[in-house]
Amino acid sequence: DPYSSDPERHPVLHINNLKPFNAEPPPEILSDSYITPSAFFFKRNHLPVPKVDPASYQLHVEGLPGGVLTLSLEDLKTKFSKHTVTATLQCAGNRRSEMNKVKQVKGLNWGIAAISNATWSGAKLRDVLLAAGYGPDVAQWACHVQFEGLDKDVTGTTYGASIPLKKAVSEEGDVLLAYEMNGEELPADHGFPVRVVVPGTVGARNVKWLGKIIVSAEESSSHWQQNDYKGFSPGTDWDTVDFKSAPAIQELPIQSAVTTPADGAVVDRSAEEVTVKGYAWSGGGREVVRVDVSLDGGKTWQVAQLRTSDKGQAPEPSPPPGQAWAWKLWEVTAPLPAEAQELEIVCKAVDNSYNMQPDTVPPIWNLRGVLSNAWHRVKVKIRE
Ligand code: MTE
Ligand code: MO
Repeated sequence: DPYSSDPERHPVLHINNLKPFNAEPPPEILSDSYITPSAFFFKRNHLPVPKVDPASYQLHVEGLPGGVLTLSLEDLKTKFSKHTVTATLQCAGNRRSEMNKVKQVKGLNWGIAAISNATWSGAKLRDVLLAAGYGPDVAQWACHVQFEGLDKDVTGTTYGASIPLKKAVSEEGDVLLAYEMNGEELPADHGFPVRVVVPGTVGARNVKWLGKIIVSAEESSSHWQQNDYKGFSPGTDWDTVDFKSAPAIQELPIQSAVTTPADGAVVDRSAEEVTVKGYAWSGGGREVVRVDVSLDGGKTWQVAQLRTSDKGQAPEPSPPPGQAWAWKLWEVTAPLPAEAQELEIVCKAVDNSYNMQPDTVPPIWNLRGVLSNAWHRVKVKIRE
């Protein structure tokens, strides 16, 4: 069993698939803390977790005029300055189950918690590329930076993905070769000893157990870059789909969801009010500026309170424009409407480009069930 050396996981996680291991936390855990504890951070593995010996670990950097640069874990920690970034990671398939309800899609049936927020520390990819010989002449021919994981399928094929070179070398891109998560060494499930963290970019490009970096004219040729993680029209089916016709997902669209109360929950009339909590985030470093919440299915709305830290702690300073990598948690407390026997709670977020979420799923439905970001709706019963 290639999965026999997979690490232990927290029993509270909802398992979507055991081998390879894919799991998300109960949604209410997400809004309990601004920084998601690593044990609860969603886990998305395509392959067995590789066992990597940190003492003999090597990272190869290829494609630059300086030739191949090989770095040990020690090199990465000592030869480059250490940067810390708080960044939210979201799988392209987050909230896929809502698309599945409209019409069947192919993929793991994620709920609303294939998203989490952590602080990541490591070397800047930009600094490592500069040390390996990156310069203005390289930008003449190179367009992409490819990453290869050390996790392999039975044929020896590794997980791989790429990002635009521009993002990789930009000072403001904040792409990290991270060796710490939440102040501790990376857990095995999250890429020990080194993973790429590409803030603002879909989870799939944040390659774990990083073995190789290749600067190139082409995108990664991996299955996950070419024939997966792309969006299509609701009218495209498996007979007509042409994966070459659509760009690989990089930045993700505006997103929000209600983490509590849960769909189907019951609140007592005697409580007199209800507190609704959730998360909101947008890709590409765009900042969430507002979250609207409705208790009546979208007829009337109120503006939620946003927060960027745990309760009792000072809020994180506002990020520079274009570098809002971390989510905002939000909350609304409202009186229970006198007449209603049921609430239809709805949330929708707005980012600083005034991008908003679509109100329903059918117009954004796609055969792979990615980019699922319609208004999130939760029904709650009031017990008299
Ligand atoms: N990197 C490797 N090497 N192997 C993988 O299977 N999965 C990707 C990405 N990086 C993956 C990977 C996907 S699709 C996602 S959503 C994120 O890792 C999940 O990161 P996490 O498990 O730390 O939450
Ligand atoms: Mo993913």
